[in-house]
Amino acid sequence: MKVIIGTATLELVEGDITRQTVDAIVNAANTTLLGGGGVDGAIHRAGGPAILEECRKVGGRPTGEAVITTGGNLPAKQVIHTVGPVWRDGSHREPELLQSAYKNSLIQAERHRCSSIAFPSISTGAYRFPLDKASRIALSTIIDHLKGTTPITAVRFVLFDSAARATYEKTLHHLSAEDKDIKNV
Ligand code: AR6
Repeated sequence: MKVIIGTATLELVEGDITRQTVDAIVNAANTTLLGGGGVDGAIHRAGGPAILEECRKVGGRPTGEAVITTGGNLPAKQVIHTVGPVWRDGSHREPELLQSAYKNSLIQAERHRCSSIAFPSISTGAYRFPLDKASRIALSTIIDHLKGTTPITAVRFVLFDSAARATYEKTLHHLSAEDKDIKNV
């Protein structure tokens, strides 16, 4: 599924984030930035040691923030490491922190002249954020950002399985039905 917002495209695909040829892919990291499982493990395995070396120099980052490194051996030029919140019960600022993780990733992309960016579904694996709620926050944060002035021309969500893709598609259908600035293509 693909839509247009302003001068940018927003696309949902099923696949592996490490295989994306874009200016930057986003990593669902943890506060140490020293690697882990899921997307994080896959990115460090495929990208090689140069990424971890830069992460070590940066040190850790609090939840909701983002930092950029080389893409190492990945097809993507750079990796934006962000830290999503661990879901507890929804009353520990989880929605706000997830929104910050997306927003700060977009800001990093802009600062480093990335015009194409690919996101995984942050916090919905090991961090157990409910997929439906997470998809609403993820998509509406990106749509709001693309309505402003931005050099970003392409945003791709890379969903790892068909259930995640179906959830994101349903949410995007709902959002586009009530927003004339989202154009279906
Ligand atoms: N490409 C795209 N999506 C993927 C891939 C992949 N290669 N692999 C997994 N997913 P997670 P989190 C999906 O657990 O919840 C790490 O240990 C996965 O199915 O990677 O933010 C970090 O170091 C799920 O829908 O990230 C942190 O400690 C989504 O990506 C912690 O996990 C996110 O799952 C972060 O947890």
